[in-house]
Amino acid sequence: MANMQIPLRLDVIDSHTAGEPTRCILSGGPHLGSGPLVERLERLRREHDHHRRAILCEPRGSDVLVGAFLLEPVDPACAAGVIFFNNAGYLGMCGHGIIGVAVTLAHLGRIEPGEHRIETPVGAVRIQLHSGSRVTIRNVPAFRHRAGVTVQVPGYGAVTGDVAWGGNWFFLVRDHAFALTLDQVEPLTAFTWEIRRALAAAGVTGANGAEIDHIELFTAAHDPANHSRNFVLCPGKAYDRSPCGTGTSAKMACLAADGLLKPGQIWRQEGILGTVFEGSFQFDGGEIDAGENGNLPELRIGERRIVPTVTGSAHVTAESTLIFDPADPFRLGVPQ
Ligand code: PYC
Repeated sequence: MANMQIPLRLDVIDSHTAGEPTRCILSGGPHLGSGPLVERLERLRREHDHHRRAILCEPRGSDVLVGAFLLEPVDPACAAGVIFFNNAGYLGMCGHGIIGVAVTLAHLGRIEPGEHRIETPVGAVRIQLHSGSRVTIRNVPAFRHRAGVTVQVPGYGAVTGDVAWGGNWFFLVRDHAFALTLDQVEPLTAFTWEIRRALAAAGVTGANGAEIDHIELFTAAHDPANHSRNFVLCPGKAYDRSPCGTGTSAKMACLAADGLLKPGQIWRQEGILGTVFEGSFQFDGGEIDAGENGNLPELRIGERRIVPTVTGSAHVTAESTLIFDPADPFRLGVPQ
């Protein structure tokens, strides 16, 4: 049974990665034990979900913010453990978020430029902190689960896309009539939200019935230096301001499955703000194992995992203390 206690104050550091914000909770979060991060995530979800809402929802946060609880890693060789969450729930992995966490750890003096590992509930992510604000992550393995799935989307007709895992589950759509520009955010949100609902109604899922909660649209890049532009709808109905690290990984898994991107070849993914993540991949030679601290979806026969790397930049925007006044009627966030 959840008890609704929350500390009076929590220290946080905010950053943005290619325009998409991350809020790192440094300490003072609920006690989740020291077991695997998947178990700690379940305890957070079951017993302390009010922390997520209080920290991230209005009036202290917003729909677009992704939260990151910094935790002791199970493997002491890792720089930190992290559980990502948003206005709607919890994320297995978050590409822009890991880049934000890396830059935050550097800002705190906890890591120096070089190689590090960060534990997430779906496995350990290797990071390379370059000098300045730039970070390369070696994401958890990605793969395409289903190709060319067509769903009937009420009000829009038939929509065809691929189902892929990049640390979260994505439905990736190339054929549509929308321009991916900021003045189209409302119709883009309405369209992608309807796709998500249609997938759920048609029983189209990721592996083991996992809900597909990220919808990703593609068009040609606006900048000829890039390979593609995307719009990503996140689970809580906010759109990703960045090109989405897990979405870029899922895209590269589809390109690899179609033979359109070779190992080591660079993929420059432009997001809706025009910011870019630079990706590439290697095929997983079987060395990847999330181990006891992670929880990767299982592959079916014929599916091949890639190991994606994604590079982007983040900047710290605030060091602050959240205050939870017991007399505040919205101490635990505005109900959603
Ligand atoms: O960068 O992976 C990502 C991400 C997921 C949701 C928002 N950003």
